[in-house]
This record gives sequence, C-alpha cells and structure tokens, in this order.
Amino acid sequence: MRTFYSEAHRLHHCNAELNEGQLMPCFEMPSRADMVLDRVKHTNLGQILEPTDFGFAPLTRVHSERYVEFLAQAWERWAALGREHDMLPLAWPPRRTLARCPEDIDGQLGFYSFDAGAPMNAGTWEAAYQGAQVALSALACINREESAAFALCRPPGHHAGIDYMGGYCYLNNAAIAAQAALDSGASRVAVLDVDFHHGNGTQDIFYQRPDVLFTSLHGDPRREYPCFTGYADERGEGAGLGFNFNYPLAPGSDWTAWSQALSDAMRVIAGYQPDALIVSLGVDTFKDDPISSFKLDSDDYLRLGEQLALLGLPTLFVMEGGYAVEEIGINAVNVLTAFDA
Ligand code: Q9C
Ligand code: ZN
Repeated sequence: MRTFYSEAHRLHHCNAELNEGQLMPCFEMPSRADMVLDRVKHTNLGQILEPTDFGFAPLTRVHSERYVEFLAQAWERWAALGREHDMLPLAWPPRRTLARCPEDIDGQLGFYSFDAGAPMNAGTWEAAYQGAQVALSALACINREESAAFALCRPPGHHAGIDYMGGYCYLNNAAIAAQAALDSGASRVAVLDVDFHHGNGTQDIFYQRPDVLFTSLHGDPRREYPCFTGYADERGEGAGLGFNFNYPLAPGSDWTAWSQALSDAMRVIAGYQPDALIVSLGVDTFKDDPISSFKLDSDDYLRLGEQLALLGLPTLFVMEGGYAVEEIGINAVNVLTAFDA
C-alpha cells in the first residue's frame, strides 16, 4: 500500500512534557516518524508520497473555526510577548464554571485544551496542518485507485476534540479523514482506534452522530490516561446513541485478552456495513512502551493486520501513538504488511 508522509512533522519538536509530576523530555518526538518511514522503505511496503494541500475547509468540518484559528495564530501571539520557549496551558475551567473564552493567550491556551500534554513550538501548527493533509491525501488515494493507504501522521490526532488539544494532539487526523470520506460520498464510516489510550477526541467529535461508528480498545480510564473517558457505558447520544463502542481493558492485557475485544469490535463494525474503515493506528499497546501497560509483542501486530484484512473494507491507517521508538517502525509496519499479504 501507499504511504503518505510530510517532512513538515519535524517542525514540531518540544522540550518537555509534564509526566508523573515531573517535566521530562517529550515522548512524542520526531524520531518516531523517522523510524516508521525507515521501516516502510525497508519492507518495500509501497510508494511514499507527499501530501496534496486540501486547505482549511476539511479541518473545520470537524473542529470549530475559532479553535483552528487559535492554533494557527497561537505561536505568533506568544512570540509577540517576547516568549521563545514552548507554549503550555496553565489553567482550566473547573466544574460549575461558565465556559467564557478569555482574551489573553495564556487563558485561551487553557480554554482550547484539556491537559498540559500538548506543548506547542514555532512549528507545531505547520506540522499539525501538514499532518492533517497527509491523512486527507491518503484518504483521497483510496477513493481513486487503491483499497488501502497509510497516513504517516505526526503529531498524532485522536485526543484532539472539536475545540481542544491535548495528549500530544492538535488536529484530529482520523476524524478529519472520516468526515472527508462522508463529504466525498460515503454514507457510513467506521473508526477503529487501537491506540493504547482512549480516543476521546474522536469520540467527542462523532458522539451525537450515526454516520460515523467509533470503536476503541484502550487502557481502563479508572487507571489510565485520558482518565475521564473510555468507559464501556459511553454509547453515544441522541442520534448517535448506539454508534460508540468502548472496550476498556485491564493493565497487562496481552494478545489473548486484547484480541477478544478486537473480535467484538470487528463484529460491530461488520454489522454497521460501513463504506470505509479508518484505523487509528497507535502501537503504544507494545509490551515495552514507556507510558503504557499492555503487553502486545511485535508479532501480534502481524495478527492485527491479518484480522483487519478479513473485514474486506477500503481502509485508511492513520498513525497515532507509540513511544518505544526503537520498535515503533517494526510494530506499525507489521500491521500494514500483514494487511496487504
Ligand atoms: N503516565 C497518544 O498516544 N501522558 N497520546 C500520559 C502516563 C499523556 C498519549 C502519562 C499520553 C498521551 C497519542
Ligand atoms: Zn496513545
């Protein structure tokens, strides 16, 4: 299958993130994408292509206009205050607070985020924008001539909601692609999120809609980030009721436990009869991932690819998390090579 990739991801490189009470070097680093690209080349997965620019319009089909505008202008406003270090939010509205948008950059950083897990530098916006174009370009290639494609997006996207960033994510690449698929003629799109963390942003975006089915396998929110969503009883709302499926799993889950949830999610997806499948492909389910607690090994990703191929759907793979940098390429590309076989 074809891989879409942009060197612009490199523009996003921040110094530190807050983890377990300490500032530490960002786990989400440029070498992640380099390792995956190297593996795509090494395995001869297929052509590697630059994205086409589809502009802002597809972004604001899922994100609010004021949020996208905020992201696009944030660094300029920050730098105008003489600040040269990474941007990070500091305060969020607690319960029972009216959500009024403040005017200054510090207040707005809190307003447009849900955690301090998405630092921004001078190049973050450009990297995130090009990442979304990578997802859109990969989707467009499926529409035309191919049955599957790989969007090697960085930064990742599945924690970004309608109007907030967080968890290393700014623009929700998978959600933007899902909406673009609908806008180009699909009636129903299924998203399968296999990243270790719940795809809270994607869930948020489609929670009240029946035209995108969201399914996610992830660490149980009682103990795992993003802490507040991902429970099995979150089933969707209004017209979206019955189109959201969460599979929270215990720490230490290995292929045996994990693949049982996968089978159930795949049964739900097949029953939905979607026109396309979008896989939020995080490989932080790996046993040696530094911030996660599942126990998949590298060969298990081959089995995941084999399983997904059985659905027989046009499939877009969108890169999400995975922080065992040495193995991220092997693990991610194992899914793709086995899917293609
Ligand atoms: N001790 C993605 O995988 N920090 N984002 C968790 C755990 C944030 C993960 C801390 C993790 C964000 C796309
Ligand atoms: Zn993750």
